[in-house]
Amino acid sequence: MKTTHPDMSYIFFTIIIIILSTIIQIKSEEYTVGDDDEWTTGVNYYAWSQKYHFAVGDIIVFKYVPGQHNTYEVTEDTYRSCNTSTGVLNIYESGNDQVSLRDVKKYWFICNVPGHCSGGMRFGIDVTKASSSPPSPAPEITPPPNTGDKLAQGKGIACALLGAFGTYFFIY
Ligand SMILES: [Cu+2]
Repeated sequence: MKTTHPDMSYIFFTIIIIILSTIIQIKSEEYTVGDDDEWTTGVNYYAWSQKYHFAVGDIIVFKYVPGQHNTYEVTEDTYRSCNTSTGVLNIYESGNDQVSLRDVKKYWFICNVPGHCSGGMRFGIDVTKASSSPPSPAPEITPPPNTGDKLAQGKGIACALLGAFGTYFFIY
């Protein structure tokens, strides 16, 4: 028979979405801090930090006019106090600071220009583990029993199509 049981198709559909989101998570992403606002005063970086899911391998980029700001990776205590006499882990000052998120941990960033940290140029991000499974589709969760080799080859395309449809479906 051609049509699958509605429950099965729903399960398959859900699995596809999970696989796709896993693949998306594996791909390392680059984020500009503050998006179009970049790294400056008067921006809500807490809101920015909540917009994305950060995983190991991702890169965040601080863009600003060199000298006007800087990027200090600090401890949580220093993030809270804005006192950089202690708790400074890394300093970037290039104006195009690319920070690789290499560890599963909470990262804290501030600007150390006087007044900027307490004025809001600070945020923390939770960096989670990148999915350890390889990006190839997992064959053991293919539900239709008659799946041929040709179908398996087309699975990537099917994934993409279903994923696109899934995203559409998910939004509405
Ligand atoms: Cu600043």
